[in-house]
Order: sequence, then C-alpha cells, then structure tokens
Amino acid sequence: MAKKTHEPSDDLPQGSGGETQQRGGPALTTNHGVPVSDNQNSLKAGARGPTLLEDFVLREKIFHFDHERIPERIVHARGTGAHGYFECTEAIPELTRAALFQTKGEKVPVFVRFSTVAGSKGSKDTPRDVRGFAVKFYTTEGNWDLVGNNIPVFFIQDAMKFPDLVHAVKPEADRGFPQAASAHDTFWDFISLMPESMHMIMWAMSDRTLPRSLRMMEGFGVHTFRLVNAEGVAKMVKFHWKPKLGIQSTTWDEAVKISGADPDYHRRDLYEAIMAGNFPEWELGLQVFDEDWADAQPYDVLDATKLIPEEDVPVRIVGRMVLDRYPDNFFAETEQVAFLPSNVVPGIDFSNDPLLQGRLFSYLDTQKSRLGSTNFHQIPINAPKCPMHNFQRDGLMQVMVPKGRANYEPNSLDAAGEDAGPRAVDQGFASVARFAKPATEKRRVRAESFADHFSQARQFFASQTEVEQTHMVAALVFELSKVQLPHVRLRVLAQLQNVDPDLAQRVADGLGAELPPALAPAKPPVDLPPSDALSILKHTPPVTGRCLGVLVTDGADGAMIEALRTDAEAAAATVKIIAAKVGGVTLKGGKRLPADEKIDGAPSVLFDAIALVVSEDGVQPLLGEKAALDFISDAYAHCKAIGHTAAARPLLDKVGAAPDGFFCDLTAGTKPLITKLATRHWAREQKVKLPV
Ligand code: HDE
Repeated sequence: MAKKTHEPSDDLPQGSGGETQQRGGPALTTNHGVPVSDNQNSLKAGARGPTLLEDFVLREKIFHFDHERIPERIVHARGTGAHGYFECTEAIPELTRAALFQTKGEKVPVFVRFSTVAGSKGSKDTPRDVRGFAVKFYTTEGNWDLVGNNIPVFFIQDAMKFPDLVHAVKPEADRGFPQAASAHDTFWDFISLMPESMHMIMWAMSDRTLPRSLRMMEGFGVHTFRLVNAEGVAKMVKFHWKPKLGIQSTTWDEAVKISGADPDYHRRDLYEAIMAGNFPEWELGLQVFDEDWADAQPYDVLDATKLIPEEDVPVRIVGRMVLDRYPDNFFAETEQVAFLPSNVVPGIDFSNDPLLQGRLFSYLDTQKSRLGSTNFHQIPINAPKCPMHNFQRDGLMQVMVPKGRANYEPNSLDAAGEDAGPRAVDQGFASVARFAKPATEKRRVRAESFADHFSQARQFFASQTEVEQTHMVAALVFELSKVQLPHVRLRVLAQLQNVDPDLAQRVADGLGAELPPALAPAKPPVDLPPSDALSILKHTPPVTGRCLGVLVTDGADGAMIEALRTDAEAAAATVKIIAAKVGGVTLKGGKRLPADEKIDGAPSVLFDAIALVVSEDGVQPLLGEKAALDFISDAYAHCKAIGHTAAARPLLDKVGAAPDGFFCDLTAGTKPLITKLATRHWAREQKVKLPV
C-alpha cells in the first residue's frame, strides 16, 4: 500500500519539514537567480522513491557546501578582525609623502586582523603564543598593510629559517600534536640550536604572550622600514601601536582555565566591546632615525631580533586607530582578508632586513594557494578603495569587465580615438635608490653585526619587575618540563646562562636539573641599561574596558548591585551577573534580577575582579557548590580584587581567602572595588603557590 505524503500538521513547528516557511524577506533563489519554491525537500520519484539527478536545486546546494572550506593560513590561522579608521593626529609631510600622513584630522578606513600564530583555525584563543596584529589601511594612494605582531622582535634573522621555525613549533610531524603549544621537543630543540631566538624567547616566556584582551596589547611593525618625503629624502622608522586601555595580561593558570571555559574568549571580548560601543583604540607611534645614528648602535637595525629602546629613540605619536565595526560576515571579511607586507604606498619603503625581504615574496605567494586565484585583490575586503587600473587581465574568478582592447603598453590606440588605458605617473611609487649598506658580492652569509644574540635578551629580563621575572622562570620551567629529550632541556639551560645566570639557575632548580656551563656565544653579551617600556607591571592601566563578575543569590541587596553597575559604567567598565540559575534570583524586597551567566558557565577567570553580593540564606547552598567555591578561590589565587558583603564571610573562609588590601567591604561603598579592576595584588602569589 502506498504511504501517504507528509502534510504540514500540528505535530511539527512551522518550517521544520515539508512546508514552505511563511515569512518576509527576499525570494530564495539558486546561485543563478532562479526562484526556489521548496527549500526543505529534494525532488524524488514519488514520496519514498529515489532522488532525481535532475534536481539542480539540491545539486547546486550540496556542490557549494562541499567546497565551503578553504585552506587555513599556514601560520596565524586563528584570528578575528574588525573594521575601523585611522586618523592622522600630527601631519608629517617632512618625513613622508604617504597620503594618510599629510593632513591632521584626515581619516582613512582600516581593517585589522588579530591572530595567534601556531594553532589551527579551530584552536583556542588563549595559548601561550605571539599575537599577530595586521592592519590594512585603505589609503587614497592604495593599500598599505602593516603586518605586525604584539612583540617587537622575532625568533629568527633570515627568512631562510622561517619554514624550519614553523615546522618545529607546529604539531610534531609524526604524531600530530600538541596543538597550539610550544611546550614540546621539536620547538625547544630548534630554539636551543638557534641562539638568535633567545631575545624573542624572553618575550614569549613573559606575560606578553598571555594578553588579557586583544584590546590591551601593543602592536609592532617589527622590521625597520623607511619613510620617504616628497623630495625623496628617506629616514628609517619602526612602527608602534600603543593601546589606549594599557597593556594587561592574564596569569598562566587563568589562560589555561579560560581556554576550557571560553575558547573564544578574545574574539568574544572584541565583539562584545565593539557591539557595546566601547571602541578599542590605539595610537600609532614612530621611532624615526637616520642611517648614521643606526650605524653607531651596538646592534644592527636590519636585524629583526633587536629592538630600539624607547629611551634611545622616543616613540612619536602621529595618529590613532579606532575599531568601530565588527565584520558582517566572518568568512567574507576576516577569513578572506589577505595581508601583504609588500603592500606599501608612495612615501613608505622597505629596508634590507633579510626577514622582511623574504616576507615580501611569501605573502603574495601564499594567497594563491589560500584564496585560489591571482585575482584575490578583487575580493571586497582586499580591494583598494581608490581607483585601480592596469593591464593585468583574466585569470581564475576574474570579476572585472575591462572595456576596449588596450591590454598592453605601450600602445597608440588613442591616436585612433580609442581608450589607450592607464599610464605610469611621475608621482607613483618609487623605491629609495640607495641601499642602506651596499652589498658588493652575492653571498649566503649572516652579517657580523647580527652576532650579538644575548645582550637585548638580558636587557629584557633585567627590565622586568620581580613578579614578571618569576612568571618568566615559571613559564620556562613549564615548557621545558614538557620537553622529553633531556639533552634539549640542558642545551636550553646552557643558552639561558648567556642571558642571565640567575635566571638559568632558577629554571634548572625548577626542573630539578644540574645547571650546565654556558654555550660559547657568537659574541659575548654586554649589560645594557634596563628599559621600563619593556615591562608591563611598571605601568598602571586604566579601569576602562574591564569586566566585574557579580555573584548574586536570592535575598541579595539590589541597591548594592545597582551601585556597582553605576560605578562600573561611570568608569567605562562592565558588570556581569552570575547566579546559580541563569533565570536569576529574587532580590531582598521581592524584585527579580535575571542573570547573565550560570555559575559553572562563568568561572572567575573570565572577569577582572569579583563581587559577592550574597545574603545569609543565599550563601548556605553555595558553601556546598564546587563551582561557587572555585569562583572565589581562583579569583583569590589570581590576585584579583574581591568585593563582598558580610554574609560572604563563610565562603571566603572556606576557600582560605585571607583578607588583604584587595578585599573590599561593599557595605562601606562600591567605588573602591571598581578602582582596583585593572590591577592585581601580586603578593598573594607567594601565599597561594599557584602555577604562574
Ligand atoms: Fe608572517 N606569514 N611570515 N610574520 N604573518 C603569514 O601569510 C612569513 C613574520 C604575520 O592576519 C602568512 O597570509 C614568513 C613576522 C601576521 O592574515 C605567510 C616570515 C611577522 C600574519 C607568512 C614571516 C609576521 C602572518 C600565512 C619570515 C611580524 C597574519 C598566511 C620571513 C612582523 C596575517 C598569510 C593575517 C601570516 C609568512 C615572519 C606577522 C605564510 C615567510 C616577522 C600578523 O605568508
């Protein structure tokens, strides 16, 4: 007996099968514009018969789906982006003729992509890793891409070593793990054999690789570039991004726990900030110097493992960047954006840095395998916002339709009244004619001036506070504990001896290893003066942009919660309400307060400080709830400010949280807690003995 077809009936909600959904919106069509009448069912020979090959609607839909993924980036695969603008705050025509720096107050659109380096696209946001900080400026004279990192130096000096570095840090070739982690044999094996990496290792093992937020990290162009003015006079330059919110990091224990609680922590934070109108902002700064000055330094400015201390060349602020719009579509914009360090505009030029020179090839080349066509520049996110004309033609996925027959040059078609096409112009991009240091022979060598691998590594360590130094020791001990080859561990220790014997000894002690003698350095290091700009904790960041987690129970004081909210908002910080159930609590007086999060879904690692607005009755069930106790003990261990009511005392006692200067009695006022949102009481670290 033939089965009946399924008719829309009351056992199914609208749109769940069989029927066409009735709602507004444009007509659904195929990719070729044919209106589609049924988006629920394939075309079959009878209700239970085979699907027909003729069903072009189904075939097109599945065909497109099958090819939705594109290769992820070789490095920096995981990222998030935002639109915004760059505004020139100081015109510098004397330094550069770049259009975006000519007039104070002039703005150009930008697109920024932040990324981790080692992990795959689907990895977590908070590994210990360098962060990419890539900015595309859509200027009136073409796109300028400043493709930098949140650390001012790099692991290697020559592009020749980049594939080796990346192979070493990525999951090991035979076993396919670890994901998004440098704590394994092959990475440290490579590092221990590449003393030039030691300066970068100091940065990587510092809290810089554990940013609290993408909004709270610096950015650096890393290489030395050049600025060229209208007269053709060139100066050397390093680019810096300084975050308005200051620099802040999480602790290692927090980063590990955040990756479980919210693997999207950084992208969510950026999204929420922009959606709430709290637009992240950075200042663009320049360190400008000339070649004579560069020649007089003990390091080579063409060596990307070296920085220029800000005490030697102050950072001059010339602009600001505001990110005020989240992408409409992640794939179309953030995934398809293609950054190229070779994208410079008239007025900006390269240096001979051998790492930069290699990058000038790599990024153009990689887009072909990632985006599949030489026409990737036509994708809207990559297309310049100024006129673009040339004689390049055709290729896969060409979407422009050039008119006429002028696809070569020179031509004299204009003599016949035809369009002859574009022509090169005097004011176009022109390379600086002189090499920084003229090369006279073709040679595969490393310049002698690149030989000091340790002085700046030592300077970085010496510039940190004691707390930061302790974090670095702990990071090195953790990473090397994951190294299974004992000779690799020992070789790293031998390299660390050249950075700082005390650091090396502390790491050896942490590993339970004998400290081996120092490996002979290519050039003996010297003691450079410490630089405060290299430390995070020597600077106090503003409260702006921070988030307070408020744990509430039934019977809580609604006025206190309101006061916390008002004070936080006045300081441009936010508040999230956490309760046993997401439905919320009944406040003293009977009013309902909905919660933003359920207690075990929002551990305190997601907040900058916590407030315990609990009642005496409400506290009792929490005393037996692990998630509530962890909420408090973690906030305590991570040295965060804790605001509380008197009723919260038993909770604090139960987790052994002994009051100190970062405990705030909320009955005495809510403001003191808010002022502590961006700082930590590091002295607690000694008491808690947490892995830092
Ligand atoms: Fe990259 N790098 N890189 N890199 N890099 C890429 O380009 C490469 C280096 C950086 O959000 C790739 O489009 C080489 C330094 C960022 O899309 C690839 C060398 C710095 C991003 C590539 C370096 C960076 C990339 C992968 C040594 C800091 C992400 C996908 C010669 C100044 C950009 C892609 C985005 C991405 C090559 C070294 C930063 C494979 C060969 C130094 C922020 O082309």
